[in-house]
Amino acid sequence: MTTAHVTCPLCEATCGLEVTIDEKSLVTRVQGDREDVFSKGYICPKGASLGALHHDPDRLTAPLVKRDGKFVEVTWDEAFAEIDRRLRPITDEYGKNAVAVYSGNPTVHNAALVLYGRVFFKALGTKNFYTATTVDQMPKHFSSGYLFGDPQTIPVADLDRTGHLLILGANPLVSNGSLMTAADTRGRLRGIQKRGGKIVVLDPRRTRTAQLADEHHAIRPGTDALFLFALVNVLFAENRVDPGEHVNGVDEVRVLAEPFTPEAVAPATGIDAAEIRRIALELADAERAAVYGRMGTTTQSFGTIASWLVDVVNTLTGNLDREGGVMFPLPALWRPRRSSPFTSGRWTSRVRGYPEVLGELPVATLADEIETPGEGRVRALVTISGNPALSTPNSARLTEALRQLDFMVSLDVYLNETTRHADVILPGPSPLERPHYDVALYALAVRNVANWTPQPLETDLPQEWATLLRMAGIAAGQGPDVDVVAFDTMVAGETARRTGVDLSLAEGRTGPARMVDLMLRGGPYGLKLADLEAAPHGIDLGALKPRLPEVLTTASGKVELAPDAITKDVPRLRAELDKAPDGGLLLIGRRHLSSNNSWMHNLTPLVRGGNRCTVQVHPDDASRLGLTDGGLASVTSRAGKLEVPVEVTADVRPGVVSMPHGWGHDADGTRTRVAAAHAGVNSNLVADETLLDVPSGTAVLNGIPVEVAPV
Ligand SMILES: Nc1nc2c(c(=O)[nH]1)N[C@H]1C(S)=C(S)[C@@H](COP(=O)(O)OP(=O)(O)OC[C@H]3O[C@@H](n4cnc5c(=O)[nH]c(N)nc54)[C@H](O)[C@@H]3O)O[C@H]1N2
Ligand SMILES: Nc1nc2c(c(=O)[nH]1)N[C@H]1C(S)=C(S)[C@@H](COP(=O)(O)OP(=O)(O)OC[C@H]3O[C@@H](n4cnc5c(=O)[nH]c(N)nc54)[C@H](O)[C@@H]3O)O[C@H]1N2
Ligand code: SF4
Ligand SMILES: [Mo]
Repeated sequence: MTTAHVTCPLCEATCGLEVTIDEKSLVTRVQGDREDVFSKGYICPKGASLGALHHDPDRLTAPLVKRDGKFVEVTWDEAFAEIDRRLRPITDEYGKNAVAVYSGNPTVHNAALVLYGRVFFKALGTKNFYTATTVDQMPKHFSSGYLFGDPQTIPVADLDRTGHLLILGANPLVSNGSLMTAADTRGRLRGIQKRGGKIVVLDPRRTRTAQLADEHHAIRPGTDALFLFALVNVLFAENRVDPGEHVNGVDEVRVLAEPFTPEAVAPATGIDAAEIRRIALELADAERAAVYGRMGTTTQSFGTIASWLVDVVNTLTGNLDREGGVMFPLPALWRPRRSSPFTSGRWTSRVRGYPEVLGELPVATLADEIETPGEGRVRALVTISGNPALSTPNSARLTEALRQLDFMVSLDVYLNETTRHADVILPGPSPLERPHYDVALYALAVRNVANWTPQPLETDLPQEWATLLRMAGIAAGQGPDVDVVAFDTMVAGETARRTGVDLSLAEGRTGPARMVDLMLRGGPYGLKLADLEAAPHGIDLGALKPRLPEVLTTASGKVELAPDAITKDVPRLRAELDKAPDGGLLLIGRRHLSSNNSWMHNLTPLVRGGNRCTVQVHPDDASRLGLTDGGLASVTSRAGKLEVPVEVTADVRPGVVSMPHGWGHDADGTRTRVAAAHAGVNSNLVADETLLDVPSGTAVLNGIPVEVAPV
């Protein structure tokens, strides 16, 4: 028996887990690591299923190539030769933009994909670059980019010291926190209450987080920006504004907020004006308060304005960069400092003219780019740990578009709804067959921590960084057999140069281990990988510390509270005040502790219990529409139609229905047997690919107009 200490790479909480492995390399137990400096023993059902994932017989262990419509196992050399043979003619004839990339959520949780993905993308040089960010948090990058100068400079609620937390559109008790890395959010939220503090939740659904909170307000979907503007309006009206010395644009914000009085926004938001006023004043009165918004505020029509206003309220109440307010983490890895402030819209998408953000185009328009003839048409696609056939809006249309591609490659661990369309699938190792460092998420952690996971188990599969380097070689026109070792040393040399660290200090290491060693050495704590190797439970680098103004990279060196790129969208919001709610139903999402987006439904421990893929309907709506609990309903939108069992519950507010995403595992040609037996229905069949948050190009996944009827 051996015990491995690993950082769980499944969600943003980065829990430390203790994995017991027997002499036959069987994972016999996974439990929370009580000595982990950050998570202190916390574990959820997904983390506990790491063994099941590792041993899943459906997990791919050899590359697959499609021959005459059927996948056959091939050697790695054959797979790369096939990619070279078929990708090259496409770029030769149609140019670099003819190859699109879609990179999905697990990329962020995988050091190899984070650190080496960029090498491949650079070699490809395509403007058709798509990620799950435009079905997720792009509005927050967008607003942070303009407020603070860098889209990765995102303030995080100082959960362990705050006395008042206002949560909008997040359910951390189930999601375990997002853009807020905080293992055991339940314990940390309870901590606020134990300190005598208060938690207020705005959510159209009475979620577990709402149940724990001291106050829950069932806001109408898509109206958070109105609500937040009313808070701003009250703060100015009551002279409760105290933004500190590092802020520009306060007066512009005051003027912009004028029309959004509590009385003006009450009908649309469904929250009483008096309540809005009280919530604003309690925030202002609290000694240490934080406003936190997540999916419900980003994947909606006014995602950018709502994301911006979250930080406007934090700033105006003096809580930006204050202990117990929202703060900027200082992660252990070296991070490049932007030399010029963030801007978006450097190019636009070919078909619909959507502006680029962070070098990305909205994934909601990927089908347009594949379907629409003409110069610049997308003819090939590379997916990297993504399942857009389930996770992006109007997925039936995207699925049709995938069939039209000349060539498709997927780096993935399953043959699923998306990868079945690929011509070549390149599998990666399981989380227990690779080393790990959470390159991305420690930059969003509520404490500064660092933790290295040595690779627990050997594997015959190539590490994904090596796969990406071979893909980069092909993309760069160097053929399928690039010298991976030499290429890796070149990449590490470039990192050494940028971090100002001598490459030879990381001698004897390769891949992410060498990169992480270099970036630790170049980082603010002067750590090295050996320090982390000697600390299997991680190193606690302390509570967050104030970082203004040093963290800012705006041209002025100040927080730009009223940037044009954001405020020019305010008239669109202003127009909402004149519209009366039309009485139609709005569809919102829902997460479950045992799901992880679309891809962990093949693990028996995570699909036990009843069918979770239901449409939740309020009793009043159910009786009005003739829907019965357990009966079947059709859900129809502009984009499509689906049928799903009904769950009647007062947990959703009247006028709102809720369905989880990531289901619909009944497609032909997949190899996920457990998931197929618990198929559920894909909610993104009705998500409308034409509804976007305008500035950021993020899809509206919450607040989709639908009709629901009995079947
Ligand atoms: N309606 C609706 N739609 C949503 C959402 C919603 O709330 N409502 N949420 C959105 C959000 S927040 C997100 S992040 C997206 C997620 O969207 P995606 O990232 O497109 O989807 P996932 O379900 O995360 O799929 C992950 C894929 O990665 C593969 N994978 C897992 N581990 C590895 C690995 O180690 N290596 C490789 N190469 N592949 C791996 C899995 O097999 C799977 O194919 O969905 C979005 N879609
Ligand atoms: N168990 C589990 N954990 C996960 C995931 C998972 O699939 N399952 N996915 C991971 C990923 S990729 C992400 S991005 C995070 C997401 O983390 P969260 O954002 O915390 O998760 P959600 O459950 O999407 O929470 C969004 C909440 O917004 C509410 N909502 C919907 N519309 C509105 C609105 O207009 N206004 C307001 N105020 N609220 C609204 C919904 O009812 C929901 O409760 O979770 C991560 N963790
Ligand atoms: S909360 Fe997230 S990081 Fe922690 S065990 Fe669960 S999936 Fe893993
Ligand atoms: Mo996400």
